[in-house]
Amino acid sequence: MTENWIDEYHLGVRYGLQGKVLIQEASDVQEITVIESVRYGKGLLLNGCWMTTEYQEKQYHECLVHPALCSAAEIKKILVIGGGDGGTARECLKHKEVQHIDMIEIDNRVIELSKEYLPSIGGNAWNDPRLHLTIGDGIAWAANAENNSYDVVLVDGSDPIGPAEGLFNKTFFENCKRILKPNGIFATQSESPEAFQQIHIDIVRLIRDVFNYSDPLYGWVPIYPSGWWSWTFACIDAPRYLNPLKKRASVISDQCEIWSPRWQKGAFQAIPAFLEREFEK
Ligand code: SPD
Repeated sequence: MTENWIDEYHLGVRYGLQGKVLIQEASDVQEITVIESVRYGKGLLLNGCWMTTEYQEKQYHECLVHPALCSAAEIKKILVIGGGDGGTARECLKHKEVQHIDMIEIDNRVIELSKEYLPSIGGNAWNDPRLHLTIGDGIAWAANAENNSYDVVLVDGSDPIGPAEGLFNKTFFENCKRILKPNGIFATQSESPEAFQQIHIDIVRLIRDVFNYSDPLYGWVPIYPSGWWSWTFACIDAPRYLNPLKKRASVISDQCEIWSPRWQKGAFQAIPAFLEREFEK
């Protein structure tokens, strides 16, 4: 096989893997690339930006899902917006209390290619009867869903340029709050505090404007720009995401590579000084 470099270009820096391109196509929504890399297995890029790879997807999916699902009052009904590779749904379905997931993915080709080339990421989620998949617009879904209808709302979108742009504005966050139960948890990926610094700061500020309680959590996804990543959590009645519930955590901990109750508590505290100052302004 001819091995080349597959790179995401961002602000004069390349974030790349050695490997080969398996699929490159334009869907109705975006350009999709599936690769096979030397170091991290197969991977997916959308519009030239890294979304996931087989051997470092847990750093992303566990950090988006378990701080919310281990801490919300109930987790019977979950909304996942985006998440077409299946990793977010897979992590949600580890929780036996989850009865119903609505997953709204805008691009059917992302799902088809993920099932074919990245089957370990979705795992059994695709065959689990609790997963209800809709191909459509998550922004419209959030705008039309009933008040107080979800225990947890998770946004697993791509970067705020192109099709995912509308997942980062105030109207969308207001709808997410409206459709969330008062004791539920909202969470979204919120970009890199280094490579997308101002965008990250703006996202956190906007979510804090809308919800009563909100905090960013910092972790790492090595192939994403700068490797340093964030997810932002929000609540209506109390900052529930700060306190993982022992009963749920004890079931999930052994199945996780990164997430643990200790990691969750520590990661919310590990906020760099310059960001804390920004959020206090
Ligand atoms: N720049 C990367 C943004 C990542 C967003 N979602 C990744 C999809 C993983 N399910």
